[in-house]
Amino acid sequence: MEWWKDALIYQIYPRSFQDSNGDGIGDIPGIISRLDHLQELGVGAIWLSPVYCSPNADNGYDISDYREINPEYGTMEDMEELIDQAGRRGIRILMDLVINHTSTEHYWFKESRDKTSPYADYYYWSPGGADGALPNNWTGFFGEDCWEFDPQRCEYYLHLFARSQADLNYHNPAVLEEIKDILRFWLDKGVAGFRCDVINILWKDSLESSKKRLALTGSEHYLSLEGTHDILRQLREIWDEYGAFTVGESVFVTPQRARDLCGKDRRELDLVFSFEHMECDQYFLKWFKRKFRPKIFFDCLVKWQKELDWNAIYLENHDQPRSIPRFGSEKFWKESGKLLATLVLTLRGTPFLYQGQEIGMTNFDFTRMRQLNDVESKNVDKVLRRFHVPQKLRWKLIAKTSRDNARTPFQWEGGEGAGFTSARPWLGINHNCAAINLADQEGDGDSIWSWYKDLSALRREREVLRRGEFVPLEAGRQVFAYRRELGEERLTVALNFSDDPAQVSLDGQLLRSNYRRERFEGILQPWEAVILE
Ligand code: TEU
Ligand code: CA
Repeated sequence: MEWWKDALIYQIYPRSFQDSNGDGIGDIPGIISRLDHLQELGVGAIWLSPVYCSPNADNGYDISDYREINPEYGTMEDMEELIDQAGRRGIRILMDLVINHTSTEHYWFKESRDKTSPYADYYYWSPGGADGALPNNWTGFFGEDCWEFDPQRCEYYLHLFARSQADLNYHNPAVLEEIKDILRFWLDKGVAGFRCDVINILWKDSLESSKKRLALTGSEHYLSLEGTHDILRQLREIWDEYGAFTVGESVFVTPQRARDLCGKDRRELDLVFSFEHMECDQYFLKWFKRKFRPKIFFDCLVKWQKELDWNAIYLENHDQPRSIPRFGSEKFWKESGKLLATLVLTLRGTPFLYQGQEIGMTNFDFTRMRQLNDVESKNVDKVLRRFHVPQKLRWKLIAKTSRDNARTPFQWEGGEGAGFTSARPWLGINHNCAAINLADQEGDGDSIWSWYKDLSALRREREVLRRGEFVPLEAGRQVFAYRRELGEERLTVALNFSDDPAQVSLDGQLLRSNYRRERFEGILQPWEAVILE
């Protein structure tokens, strides 16, 4: 029952995890060869970023066939083998379900170009204004227009993301039936559930222009609308048949909106990924960075801990820069890496780790636009160029925010290829792999990797860390402290988010410190994390 409340979930970005056949691209046999690593970490489930057929405009988030595996990643037999091999280790597989849009290479879309086809209404088509104007004034997530003209149909189609990601039209009931079949297909293969991509924007209530002219113009016509809840309740019927688990990526949600999606009584999703804590170092959109202030971050975490009974706890994924340079300190790389590990593994909720986080991987060290792959970065660069933003400034902005920061290949070993590949990798490997790699950390009991394993084990041993209540104690400018309580059991966590020491008045026996000290007397060293009993 609710296995996901006790599990640690690990996200794999297949392209960058492990190459097995020397083509520079991570693949499914590569994942299978690394299952022991996940087992050692105590992983209960893998969230697999998309492995379906895709022309890779957005690395798999543009699906051209939901029932086939991208040949770059292997075959359906490999996928079945992965489900089986993971299962033998007690590891479940969660697929990434991308159903807001498909690739324009999907045959539904190709058919849809023909107005007489049964697929004609699978997407949002519009002739646009008489004078050749776009159908409305909405803006897309990737910094470009969200309408593209199709010369064959002589109409525009809606795409909230990249040009080759066309939004599906759920006003047509046939679309939902297709999705239901796809769910059954994968659940029959033995997957345990889904991570649902941008799940709170499925339903567009109308294609009217927006009166708001802020960023994401038009979002009032698709953000968290009743139509989406309706779709989710229908999908839930299938999930319930299989006992499947679902976590939805929900953009721009408030706690209330999040409860509407994953409240127990709602029978929609089990969990949601919210973004507020990831937005506390920016103004509204990620392109407008501001200095990270720990206090804002703590207050946000406390708010979500209180507002939701159960949160998806994460600091990294394939869309976000790495957490150490962002919330921690590169100067105190090891200490802050362990401190962030402590945070993720001791808050109340289901912890999600992103590949490489367990060895403290940092952002890319690219110096030129040419080295990037991320479609979002490329689009934004184009837009900025249009506004005559100088190259240096464009690069500065993009380097800080690019999703490729988290997408460089996993650093298994030092040396060329980093144990990831014997070929030229699809995306550059960070040169710091000589200093940050799993092989070195495996032999080091004081490494970030050892700390993750240790805390993951502690979390499995101590029910209070999994099911206990969350009680905030301190959320200051430097220190975040809280207690977990279950019956008579009490554990206190104190984290110093600062290069300076900090004093706290907490009592209890020292259970863990990332400074490997014997006793704790109230002074936290820079980036020290302690757990007291
Ligand atoms: O992300 C949705 C989403 O909101 C992101 O586009 C976010 O705005 C951006 O990445 C912040 O940098 C999901 C997937 O996680 C992402 O990888 C896909 O590109 C996107 O949906 C489209 O499928
Ligand atoms: Ca490969």
